[in-house]
Amino acid sequence: MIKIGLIGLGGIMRGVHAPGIKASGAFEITAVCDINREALDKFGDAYEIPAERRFTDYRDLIACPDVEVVDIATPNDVHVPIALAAVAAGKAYSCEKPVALNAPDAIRLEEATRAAGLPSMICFSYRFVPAARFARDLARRGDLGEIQHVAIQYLQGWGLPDVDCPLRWRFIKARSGSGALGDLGSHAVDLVSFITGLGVCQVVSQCETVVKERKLQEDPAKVGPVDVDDYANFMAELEGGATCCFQISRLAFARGNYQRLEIYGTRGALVYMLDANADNRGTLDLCIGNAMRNSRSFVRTEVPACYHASQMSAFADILLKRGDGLAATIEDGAENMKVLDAVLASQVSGQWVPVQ
Ligand code: SOE
Repeated sequence: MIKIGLIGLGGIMRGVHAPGIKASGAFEITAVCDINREALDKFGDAYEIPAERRFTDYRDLIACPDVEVVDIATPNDVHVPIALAAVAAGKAYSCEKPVALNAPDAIRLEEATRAAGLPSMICFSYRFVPAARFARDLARRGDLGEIQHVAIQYLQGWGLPDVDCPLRWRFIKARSGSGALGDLGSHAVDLVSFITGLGVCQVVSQCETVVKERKLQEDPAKVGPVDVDDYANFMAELEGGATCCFQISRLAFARGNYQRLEIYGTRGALVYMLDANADNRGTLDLCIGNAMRNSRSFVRTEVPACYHASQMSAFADILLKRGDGLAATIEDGAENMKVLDAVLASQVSGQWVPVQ
């Protein structure tokens, strides 16, 4: 069993990472870290972590001899410092997205990881949705022909003004890097390239902060400013000249965790959908070939069981050098940040901005 230390015991770690790590059967959770002592002990009790391996400082967890690799699910601003400390200690890491506050920081981590010869995984978790993997195979083996147009929506509704959502780190640029763009747009950008195989060449964007202030967590009678986007709409030119439209928002009424991706090629089209209000396996509607085109029909298609996968099992496979190459690494994380930086630059300039 691989001895893993968990850093950042918030909702994603408690609800997604830790259960996935446990279910993989490949890891022993030997240490945990959170700056909040109450959260640390609650999680430590639930996972039976001895007191001497519960840390409030990530450096102590990384130094712990009972930790071989780390899993990072903290706020965005500490992803890179923690991962760099792991690399310096010769320990591989998996890290939540977006990997950094900006592309230069992500590139710094990419270079350090490569120089140390260490494996990594960035948690673009929707690469593990069966329907997304099936769509990837169809697109990449040419069933859709040459891709012309792509459109993706990633919508949630928890940012609406009437939802009681205090000024947490996700609304503060110095802690998050951006708002819906980094939180949801990073997934959308990665998913488009993962499925189509096409990188983003240039973008033009409109990102706005609609709810400009929110109640302070420490004193709900007071409010503080929000300095990140609530939504990010952007167009992209993809490699080979295909176009892609992104609609990313936290203000989408009634949307829990809703993704819709449409791909139109010269020989076929597909619609991938994921709606957490339905199920997390996703669905795929296909229209491939002239007969279906003439009938204008998209057919809901069963996703073969071979496409079922687990993010944390994939991390174990990477560590055991048997990975299928479908999980995102720090290279993908750095490329992702370059796109997000270009989107933010375009918001300022109002111009098309190359991704570089
Ligand atoms: C935001 O609400 C969020 O938790 C993202 O941070 C996750 O990456 C996404 O998978 C679900 O929604």
